[in-house]
Amino acid sequence: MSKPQVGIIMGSKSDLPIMQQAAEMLEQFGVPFEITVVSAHRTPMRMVEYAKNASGRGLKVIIAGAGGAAHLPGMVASITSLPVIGVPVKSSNSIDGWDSILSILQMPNGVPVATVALNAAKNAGILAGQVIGASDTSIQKKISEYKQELRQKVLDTVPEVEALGKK
Ligand code: RP5
Repeated sequence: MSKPQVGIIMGSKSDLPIMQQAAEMLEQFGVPFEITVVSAHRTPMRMVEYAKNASGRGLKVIIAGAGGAAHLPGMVASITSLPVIGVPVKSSNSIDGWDSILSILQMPNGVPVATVALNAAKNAGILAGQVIGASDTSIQKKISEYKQELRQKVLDTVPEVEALGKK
């Protein structure tokens, strides 16, 4: 097993069904990752330790997801100099996800969190792959192939849709 380059963390195990979509994308691109639970509110010292040690352990990017009053991505970003990708999760305690979106998105100047759409852990995984791929051509190639597949899937639908206009 190679050393993890991306750390996926989430505020609660209840975030896992969403957050594992980031893991699936990283697996597809062959990016080594680790995944765990780190709660800003319930395990604040663990969060500080995780963020403090992340770079030294060889991580290059952190993906952090949380719902409700989602302080995990922002607080981790305040401690580490690694790029942090935030995933707002529509959790059981959420007001339609907006609380989490705004908590993660509206960071003060100087402490950015690259925020993806609500529940968009898949995009977080792709984005983390792209960051790693910027200095790893084999991973960049896999991402290019993935994008080519996306293009092809759309192009495959064109004849069927256009046929509706030719009836
Ligand atoms: C947040 O509160 C977590 O990230 C989760 O999205 C939400 C609910 O947590 P549980 O009550 O399900 O543990 O901190």
